[in-house]
Amino acid sequence: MSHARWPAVLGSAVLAALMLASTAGAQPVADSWSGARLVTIQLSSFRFEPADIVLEHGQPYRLHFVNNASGGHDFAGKEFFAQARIRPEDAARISGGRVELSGGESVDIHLIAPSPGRYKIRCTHFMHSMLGMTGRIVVQ
Ligand SMILES: [Cu+2]
Repeated sequence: MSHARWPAVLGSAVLAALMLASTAGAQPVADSWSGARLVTIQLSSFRFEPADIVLEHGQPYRLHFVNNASGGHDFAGKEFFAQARIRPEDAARISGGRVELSGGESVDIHLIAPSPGRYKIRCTHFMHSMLGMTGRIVVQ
């Protein structure tokens, strides 16, 4: 029997095991972020796009925040961030339930969506929410 065959056999076995594992449980393991769904959220003066963000409970997401403005904005969702499971490496970018972005900056936050519900979001910079920087996250 040729030795060259073994790696291919082993490779198939590993692939089969991975496929089984991926369908076995609905809850992803804490560091399986490669399958996180990308959601891009753009900040500008003075709105969030989209302003209504729909997520699925228990799903891992990569929230990609982009500040298109020249001035600073933030994405404040205190209750949302408190209840979501944040990837530890990204936790430092959230302070007081807010992600602060200077002009032109982009930030990625990986998290697992919390319990179903509606979570308010807004920009806490002076007058910005009054000017339209509000929105909501709906977790289904
Ligand atoms: Cu703002």
